[in-house]
Amino acid sequence: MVRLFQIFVLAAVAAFAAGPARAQHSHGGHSDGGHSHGAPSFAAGEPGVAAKVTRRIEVVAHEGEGKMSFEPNRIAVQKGETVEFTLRNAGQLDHEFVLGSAAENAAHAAQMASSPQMKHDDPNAARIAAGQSATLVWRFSISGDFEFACLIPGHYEAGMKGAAVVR
Ligand SMILES: [Cu+2]
Repeated sequence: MVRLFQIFVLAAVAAFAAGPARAQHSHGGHSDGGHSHGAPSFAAGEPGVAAKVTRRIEVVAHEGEGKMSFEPNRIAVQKGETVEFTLRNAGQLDHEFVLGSAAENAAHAAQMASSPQMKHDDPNAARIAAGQSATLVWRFSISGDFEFACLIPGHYEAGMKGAAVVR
């Protein structure tokens, strides 16, 4: 009886935790069943146009011995710059590169943990298959401290994040 009660409480807590994360999710332009609340907006700027690229930055995803990381794990850009990221996956597992605020990424990581099949087709994210490369063009139109992260369950927690500082 006590055990049953504990399970009930856990389920209620889990349902509560999933609620706000889901709401924030559809707001970010996610495909989570087709609801949309107007044009997606992004914390870290806006999707970039290839013709306006002013800078190229290579970011490599690494893994091994229980640690996962991006190299470099900090980038500094000028407000207004359009960056073409070349994302290279040097590991044996698939990885992602998601640009956002630290709060968005943390909420998003929690959501991914409860629905691992979630697909990212957002312009602020790219998925990079093991051994492959991908590109992402982004205009840093807002100054602030942002984060790039891999939100595949377990990866964020294993250290797969970096700082994007826009001034
Ligand atoms: Cu990863």
